[in-house]
Amino acid sequence: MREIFDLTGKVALVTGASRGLGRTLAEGLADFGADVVLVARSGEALERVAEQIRQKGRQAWVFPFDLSRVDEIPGLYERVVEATGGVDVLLNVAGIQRRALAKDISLEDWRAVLEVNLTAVFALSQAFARERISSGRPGNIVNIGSLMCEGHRPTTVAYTVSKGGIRQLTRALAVEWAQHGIRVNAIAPGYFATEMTKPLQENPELDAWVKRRAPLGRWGRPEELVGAAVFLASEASSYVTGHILFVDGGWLANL
Ligand code: GCO
Repeated sequence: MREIFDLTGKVALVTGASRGLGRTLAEGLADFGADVVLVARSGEALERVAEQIRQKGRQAWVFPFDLSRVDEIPGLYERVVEATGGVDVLLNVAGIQRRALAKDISLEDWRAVLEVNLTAVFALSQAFARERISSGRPGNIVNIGSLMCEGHRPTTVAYTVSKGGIRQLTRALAVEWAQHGIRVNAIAPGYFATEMTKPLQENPELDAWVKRRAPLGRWGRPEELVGAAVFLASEASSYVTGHILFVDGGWLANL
């Protein structure tokens, strides 16, 4: 039964793979046998992650790319398929945060967040699905949502809307692509200790708020998302699609 979690022989593409959750999930999938395509802006940082993965005995490919260049995503994906022979699992992890009250945020910041957090996810998922459908092979997409799939913290309106979009995009693509053998799910992290949340971790009031609202009483650790990612990326979740899997320390269960 253990083999249902085995990713040996699978190629996974992970965006945002140079640091934070993306790096942790890329290395985590490699621990379960996957070969990994690493996408992020910094080629230098990606090479360091690739080296870690190769030391595990897995293959790693580095594709420096700025996901805000959405129109160039089909070309990126063609190069990835040429290099790898095809991708079995797509992990859409890359995301940016621009904090400001809704009355203050600039349209430039609003567009930047939605471009990377939502439109790029759609464009990459579409490129992935087109290749899977044309090659007649199954596929698995795992998006990264957030508690903001369900609610809002003031000063995060663009991020909240982008993650609400990820929730519905996950469901929409799951419904349309099931017939092609493509499952689409999302992991929705609660508050995790990453660079993105560093300003909150260092704010005593917000740090106390997180520890009070999460029944487990602490911030999540990035490695605590690996199990959920391997579950959704592997045959262990073969009858799961369109699902938003919250990994939030009990946050949403707490009134
Ligand atoms: C914030 C944070 C959140 C977290 C996470 C919570 O400013 O409140 O950035 O948005 O990143 O998404 O699930």
